[in-house]
Amino acid sequence: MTDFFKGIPRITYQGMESDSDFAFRHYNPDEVVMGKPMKDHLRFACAYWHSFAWPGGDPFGGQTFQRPWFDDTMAAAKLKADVAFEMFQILGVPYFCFHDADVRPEGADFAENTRNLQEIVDYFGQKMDDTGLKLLWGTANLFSHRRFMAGAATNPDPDVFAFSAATIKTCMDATIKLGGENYVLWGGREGYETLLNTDMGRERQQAGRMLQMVVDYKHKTGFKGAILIEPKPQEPTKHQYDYDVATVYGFLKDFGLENEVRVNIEQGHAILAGHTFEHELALARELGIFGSIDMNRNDYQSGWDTDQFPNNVPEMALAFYEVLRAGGFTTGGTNFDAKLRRQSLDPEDLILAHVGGMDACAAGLKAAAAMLTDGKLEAARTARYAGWDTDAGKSLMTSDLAKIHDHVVAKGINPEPKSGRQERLENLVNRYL
Ligand code: XUL
Ligand code: CO
Repeated sequence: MTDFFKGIPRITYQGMESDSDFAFRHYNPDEVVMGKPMKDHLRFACAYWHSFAWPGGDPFGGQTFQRPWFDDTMAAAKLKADVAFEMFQILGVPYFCFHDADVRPEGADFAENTRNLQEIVDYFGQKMDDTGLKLLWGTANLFSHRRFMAGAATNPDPDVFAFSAATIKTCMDATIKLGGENYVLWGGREGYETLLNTDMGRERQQAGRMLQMVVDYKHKTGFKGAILIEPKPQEPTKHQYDYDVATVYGFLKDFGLENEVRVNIEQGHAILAGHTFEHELALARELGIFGSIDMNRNDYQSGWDTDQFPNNVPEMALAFYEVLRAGGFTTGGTNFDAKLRRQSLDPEDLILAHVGGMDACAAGLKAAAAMLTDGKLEAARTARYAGWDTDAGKSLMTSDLAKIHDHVVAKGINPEPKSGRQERLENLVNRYL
């Protein structure tokens, strides 16, 4: 045991009457919601990078956090792992997620990176056996080191492409070894700053080929988890190739991967793309590529990716409504891709941030389940499209313009606009919150 979280109790469900900060008011892991325990609906995961690797910097100042493991050595990496697993247990989350660079010291070269990663993977393996913690997903950080400044797969230098491919292999191996349930690719620098120096067509081909190789490796190794792409429209590069769910789907189709790769959708990224989170979730469901979520909250004014812990229950309710309509998670889960504010220095801030985030998700899930079970929203939706279920409506989909023309003339079709009833539906949703 380290003493980092000294004095902080294991968080338990205490209900609304509890007066403690260190308690769940909504997240009751074994409570059954729509036939399934809450913990199996939500499948919470902690993100290693924000909680244990981020130093608290912003564009105007560097590190504010002074963690005892902030040192690029293997001993520090192990201390970080000790503290991380203590946090996972305090919170009672079933999963965690990591990038290679979050967990191992940076080596002088590829071989040292790999050795460092393998050593820490073994250390994780032992801890996972001891605690029952599981890996939701692993990923490679192909965006922080300066070698990736012009992209990883999309780099103009083929050596960077090769270094990236080799790194992905080692990170997929680590994920497989730890029984990870997904492997994620976020194209951190897969985009461009200026067209003046960019061959966009070539870069798209490179990204597509890299993804095909990832899928090939998945099949070669027999990895049963899902390969997930995480869309994001901007930041760090001005133009990202994986802008949003629709863009990613087009890309997957182009490279024949639409049945091989799904999406990890992040709330803040959806906002940056000018969408709501639920739009992205619903579209992924309709396209058959819904995979997992990165849960956070974006600032609606700043225009950049603030990665705050979620606390907006109405937003969570609409998000989990779409997750439930998708049939829930299969390999995916709810990963807190969220970081503290840089003034939140205390170890307990880290715990309370997760407690609040987990509770907001649980409250949202319960509201979403009630909305779905009551069925009023779905009944209104069904009624709105009822005409399409009639024979006349169905036949339109297999007809042609000339036949439809004759039909309109013969029947004297003259559509009467109907209310979309938006305010009524918004009022209805508020009744569940
Ligand atoms: C960046 C982001 C990443 C991915 C994993 O905005 O969300 O942390 O989740 O690389
Ligand atoms: Co993310």
